[in-house]
Amino acid sequence: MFGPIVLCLGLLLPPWCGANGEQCGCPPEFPNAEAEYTELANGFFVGYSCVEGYESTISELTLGCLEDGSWSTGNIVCSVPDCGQPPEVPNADISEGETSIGSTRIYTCQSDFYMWGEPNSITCLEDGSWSDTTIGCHLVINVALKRAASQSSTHETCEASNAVDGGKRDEYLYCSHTKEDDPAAWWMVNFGAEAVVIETRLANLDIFVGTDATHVAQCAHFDGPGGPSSIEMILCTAPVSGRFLRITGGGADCSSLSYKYPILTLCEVEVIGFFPTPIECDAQSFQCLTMLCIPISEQCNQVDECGDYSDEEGCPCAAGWFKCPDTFDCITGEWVCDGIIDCGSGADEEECGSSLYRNLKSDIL
Ligand SMILES: [Ca+2]
Ligand SMILES: [Ca+2]
Ligand SMILES: [Ca+2]
Repeated sequence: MFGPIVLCLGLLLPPWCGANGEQCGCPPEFPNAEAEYTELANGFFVGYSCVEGYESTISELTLGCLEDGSWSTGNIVCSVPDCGQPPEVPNADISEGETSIGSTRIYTCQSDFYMWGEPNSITCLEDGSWSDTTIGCHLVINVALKRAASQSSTHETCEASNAVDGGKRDEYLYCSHTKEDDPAAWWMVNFGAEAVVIETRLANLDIFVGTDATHVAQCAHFDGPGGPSSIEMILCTAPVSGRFLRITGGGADCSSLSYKYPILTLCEVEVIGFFPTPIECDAQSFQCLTMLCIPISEQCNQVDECGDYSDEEGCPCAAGWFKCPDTFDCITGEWVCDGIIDCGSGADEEECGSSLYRNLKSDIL
């Protein structure tokens, strides 16, 4: 009788894989892997590796023919190389697509975030890894808010910090103001760390020229919020990275006026940009949305130390008090619908006839 004839398809048959059924018979086959047989003094071995164009997480698999006539066990999975899911970038979305070699995926930043670094896309390389990118998506904020400001000279109490206090009142006492005898007026803010500036918004900027503080004439004016036109926005030609921003009075054309030196008056300067390197606050500090660090004790104290109210957002008012939705101030419930505006926006006097507010009032009183 003949023994069973075993055909090992696709493999070059070694003498011990076949007709006589000796030893272990044919070794297992794995898709897209090629086998190489070796006969050593201590037995038969077969090594597997992936055919060209395929890859495995293990470089090679070796099985041996055991004394009981079976092959030792093992597995090799050969597949087309793939980069896997592309790396996530915080606050970025990534385009849909393949993960195979040559695939390209594109990052876009979510709204309110600005892309910094390059390139904005990654490609799956031959070695199964994604190409590098340095991009990050950064929250766009007013990097000047409540930062240290200085100016070439100060008229009365019109300090440089008035221009970065978050208030946009245009009476000059609430603005920064240089002296009338200052031959080269400038104002400067220190962001405290390297920032990227995209745009500068000047609210109620006046450039005056005069012989003294009371005898001045306006030579340039930019309206801010509440003025007849929208806030003046000065876009950088391209985003600029730096730690200081300086505004000088010398650039205005005051030639039609007979006064000697320009006076620089800035009611509010908003510097729109971001900090490319995150600013870490210490454990005793609270971090404002503008990245400013303030003492934890100043969080929820009903004073806007951050300048954007981010230290007062989400803080509860005491029972019987009403939270103004714009300034996050707490006002006593008795002031709701009493005919006097107590919240900046007048929210405590809005819709007083509606059941919503009647209920609100009865809820908090
Ligand atoms: Ca101000
Ligand atoms: Ca506070
Ligand atoms: Ca009221």
